Amino acid sequence: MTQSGLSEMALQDALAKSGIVHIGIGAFHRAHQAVYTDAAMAAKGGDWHIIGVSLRSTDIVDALNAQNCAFTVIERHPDGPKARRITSMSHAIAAARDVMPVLAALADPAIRIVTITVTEKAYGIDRQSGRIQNDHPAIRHDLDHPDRPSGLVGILVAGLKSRKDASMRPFTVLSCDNLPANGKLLRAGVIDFANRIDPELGDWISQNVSFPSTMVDRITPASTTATYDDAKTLTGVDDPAAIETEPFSQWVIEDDFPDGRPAWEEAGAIVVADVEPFEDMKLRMLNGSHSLIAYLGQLGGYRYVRDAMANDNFAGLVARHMENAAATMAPLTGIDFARYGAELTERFRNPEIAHETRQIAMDGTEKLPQRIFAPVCDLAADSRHRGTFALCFAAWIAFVQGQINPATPGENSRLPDDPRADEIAERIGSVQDAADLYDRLAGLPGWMPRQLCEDASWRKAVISRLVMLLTNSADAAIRHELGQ
Ligand code: CS2
Repeated sequence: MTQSGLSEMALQDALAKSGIVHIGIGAFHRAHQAVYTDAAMAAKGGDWHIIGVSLRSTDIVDALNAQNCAFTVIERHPDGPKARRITSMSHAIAAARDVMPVLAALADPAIRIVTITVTEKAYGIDRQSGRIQNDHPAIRHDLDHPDRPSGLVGILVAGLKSRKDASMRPFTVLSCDNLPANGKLLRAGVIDFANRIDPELGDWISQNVSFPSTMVDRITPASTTATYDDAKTLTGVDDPAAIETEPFSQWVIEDDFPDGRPAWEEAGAIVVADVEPFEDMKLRMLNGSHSLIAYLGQLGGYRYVRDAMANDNFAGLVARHMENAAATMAPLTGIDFARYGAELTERFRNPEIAHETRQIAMDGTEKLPQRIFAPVCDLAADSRHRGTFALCFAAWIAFVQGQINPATPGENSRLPDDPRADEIAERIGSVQDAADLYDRLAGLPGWMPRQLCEDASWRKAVISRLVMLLTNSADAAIRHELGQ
C-alpha cells in the first residue's frame, strides 16, 4: 500500500474513537488540553480522542505517529519531577505536507469540536475591527485557494463549508490562545473570511456555529535535552515528543457546546457563563508580568524568569506591576487579585522551571496590545498605576533596538523574532534617540490604540524610561521605578 493509503487508513481508524481535531500541537497543547482530555476520558469515557494537526512543523507529527501519539508530560514539582503518559491523541497530521487529510477529518461527523493553540500571530484577524488582515500571508494564500488552505482561518472555513454542503451539523470552534475574547475574535474573522468567498456560508456560520471563549494557563517552557533525558530516566522510553511543565494548570471555559464535550471539569476545568473577566485577569496579571520580565530580563542579562524573580528589586517591580494590572480591572466575584498575584509570584519563582525570557520576548507586536496597551487604556491619564506599563513598553523598544543595533562591539545585528520584524528594523534604522524611537515604533500602523497614540503623558512616561534603559541599565531603571 502507498504511504498516503496507509495514512488514510490510520486516519479512518483514529476517527472511530475521536471527537476533537486540535490545530497547533506544540508543547502547550500537549501540557494542557491533551492532559484535560486524557483525564476526562479516564473519568467519564467518551470517544473524545484528539486528532492533532500541525500547521507548519512535520517533525512533531512524525515523532507522535511513530509512537501511537502517546507522549510523556513531566511535571516539575519542587520535590522532583513526576512523569505521566498521555494517550488522548489518536493521530497526527502535518498540514504543510498535505492539507486534504485535515479537511477529511473536519468533514467527518465524528468530529464535534475543533480546539486551537496556534499562537497569536497565526490568526490574521485585526484585533480592533475583527476583520481578516488581507496582508497576512496565510489569509492572502487562503483567499486565493479556499479549497487548499494553509492557515487557521482558511482551514476552519473550508471545514465548515464541507459541513454545510453535506447538510451536517457544524463543529464547535474553541480558541485556546492568549487573546482577549478569543472566541468572539475568531468568530468575527471566520465569518468575514467566509463572506468573502460565499456570503451564504458566512450567514450559515453566524447562525449555526458556536465559538466559546476560554482562558488557558500552564507555564510550559520549550523542551530541551534535559526534558528528553528526564523523560527517559523516569519512564525508560526515549520520547522525542516529551514536554515539561509546571504542576499548576487552569482552564476556564464558556459552556457553549451544542454537540457535547468531554467532561473536562473532571480534570479541574472551570465552566462559566462569561470567561472574559478571567481572560483579562490572566492576560494582564500573568502574561503582562511575563512580558515585563522578558524584556527587562533580556536587557539585564537574566536568562530565566526564576533568575529575575530571585533578584529582590526585580521581584518588587513584578509585584508592583501585578498591583497596577489589578487596578485596571473591575472586581471579580470570588477572586482576590492580591492572592492571585501572590500565587503567580510563587509560580514564577519555581526553581525547577527553566523558562527562558528569550522565549517569552518573542512576538512582542502580537502580545503587547492585550498585555500592556489595553490595560493602560483602562487607567486615567494621571493614574499612578501607569508606570510599570510604560517601563514594559520602553523595555520592548530598547530590546528590539538592541537586536538591530547591538551595543556590544562584534555582535551581529539580528532581526527580532516577530512577525513585523522587517517593518520594525526599517523604522529603527540607525536611530538612537529615545523620542525618535518611540515615535517610529508606537506609530507602527494599526498597532497602538488611537487613545494612546494621542496621549502625550503616556509618550512622555515611556520616553523617560527608555532614556534610562538606553543610557543606564535595566537594574537602574527598575530601582528608579521603585523610587529607590
Ligand atoms: C508567555 C505564555 O510566552 C509567553 O508569552 O507569557 O506562554 C505563558 O507562559 C502562558 O500563557 C502561561 O499560561
